[in-house]
Amino acid sequence: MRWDIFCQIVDNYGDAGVCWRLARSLTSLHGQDIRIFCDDLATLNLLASGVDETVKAKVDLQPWEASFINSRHPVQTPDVVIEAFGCELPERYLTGLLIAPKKPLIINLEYLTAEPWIVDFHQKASPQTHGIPKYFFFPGFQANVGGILIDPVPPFSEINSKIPVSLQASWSQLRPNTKRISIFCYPGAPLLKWLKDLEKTGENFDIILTHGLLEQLRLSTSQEITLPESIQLISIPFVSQDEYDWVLGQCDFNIVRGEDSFVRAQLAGKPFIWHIYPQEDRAHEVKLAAFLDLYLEGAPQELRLAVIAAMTWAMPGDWLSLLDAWNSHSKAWRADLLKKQADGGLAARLLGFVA
Ligand code: TRH
Repeated sequence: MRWDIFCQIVDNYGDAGVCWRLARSLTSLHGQDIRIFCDDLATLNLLASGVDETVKAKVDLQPWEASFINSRHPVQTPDVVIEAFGCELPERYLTGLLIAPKKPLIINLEYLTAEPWIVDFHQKASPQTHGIPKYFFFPGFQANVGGILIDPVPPFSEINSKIPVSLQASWSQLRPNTKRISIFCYPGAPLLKWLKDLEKTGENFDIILTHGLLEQLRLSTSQEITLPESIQLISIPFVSQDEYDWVLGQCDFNIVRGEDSFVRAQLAGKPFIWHIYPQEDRAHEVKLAAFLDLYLEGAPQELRLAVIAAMTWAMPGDWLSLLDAWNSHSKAWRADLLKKQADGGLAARLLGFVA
């Protein structure tokens, strides 16, 4: 089938990250024909860079405006149109669909959440005055919702130990017998205090800071950043999505943020802090609590308390002694997640629904 995915980047990289990952799953794993129309092609290209050319050649990345160039005479009407994260279709594109002889199915692909209410809304119709059928699709963790994106597409089908070229210089700075933590978080996290507190554990840490974080850290303090010798900061460049996935698999602990890195941290099978995107109405707290309910179901009380504390930015000296237990829990969570998504996860469920 032909799919048109519409991706409007509100801010950050997550919207593009999810669209790109979905697109390549649909082509590489399911043989679908994909176009992505994106209002920030540069960001999308950045994420997609470095991927196997055969995969990239199969997904047609187009600027937003390219979607309505042929709206008066649509040459190829798609079978499915995805509005990623509820973005509105360009009017001129929609007009093209209205006069086309064959109508597609429109899917409003929502944000991922572990909240139980999505079960009642998943796959429900969203009747439109224009008459083209439209449905809600909710990614999620429960059995009866849209699932999560569980690719990777080869060559990252296994967590692979070959150091990507773009990371070789950074990786050469790593010290032996040193714990590795990657950090990708929003401004507002008490990062400097958190890093300083690591000293209390008496261990050595190499801290992999994603692109721009060192500068963010400097902005958060009026003084020079001074850290104990046991803590080394390593700032890495912005890397491709595959390479970032690789980084997560190479660390003992990860701090991640929006929806895509959050899922990848879980699939890396490592303990992590989810620095969920803060929302004004505090909806993020409800989302985090819903996830923790699922994630910690059946976990011993001591670990539960440690993980909840860590996820709400308690200092690492308070909970890091439970890292081994958390590590085992992360492996078990990953295995369970993969078992529950054995049907192929989000991409396969989307296909099944459309079919
Ligand atoms: O960039 P994000 O903060 O995006 C978020 C989400 O879209 C969230 O849902 C939305 O509410 C918020 O923005 C406004 O975080 P996320 O979702 O983890 O996406 C980051 C993407 O960038 C992910 O696909 C991984 C990728 N990435 C790279 O490709 N290279 C890198 O070097 C890094 C650090 C990330």
